[in-house]
Amino acid sequence: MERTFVMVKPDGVQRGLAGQIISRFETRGYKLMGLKLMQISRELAETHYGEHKGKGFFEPLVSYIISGPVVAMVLEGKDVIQGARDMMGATNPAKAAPGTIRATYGIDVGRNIIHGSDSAASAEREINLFFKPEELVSYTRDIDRWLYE
Ligand code: DAT
Ligand code: MG
Repeated sequence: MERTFVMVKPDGVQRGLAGQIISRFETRGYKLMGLKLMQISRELAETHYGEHKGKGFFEPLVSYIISGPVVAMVLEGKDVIQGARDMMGATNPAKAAPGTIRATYGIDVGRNIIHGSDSAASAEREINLFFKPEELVSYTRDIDRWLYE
């Protein structure tokens, strides 16, 4: 089973969308392993988005991501890294496919509601950046036999 890091960004929290967004992942069948509301520090934001340092949108991106609390989560499931990315849609909500989270809830790229890890390496890095090992809970779910064949 794969794990990924997903985060409802400050716009999603301020707009009261966190529950609906978590619900989409739960409804699909992905399992919550970790979940918390947190205020990201500038240092953590700059580390998290380190790959974008030097780009024109880096400063606005960091300011946006620390502008209010986020809801951070770790999801587990079969192929969850790509599956969660597909549910989020394209980076720019204006270009995201109808029905995706970004297209359903957003308009501008700088207010795109949600983050999700883009690879196995990113997922491991981001889970470790945002969660301590003891904040992740392993448990079995009886419904899993109705979800997976
Ligand atoms: P994603 O969040 O889809 O993985 P990314 O990692 O390329 O996209 O970029 C991280 C965030 O930076 C993205 O969610 C929104 C912002 N961003 C990316 N490209 C941008 C651009 N061309 N203009 C403004 N903001 C951008
Ligand atoms: Mg990315």
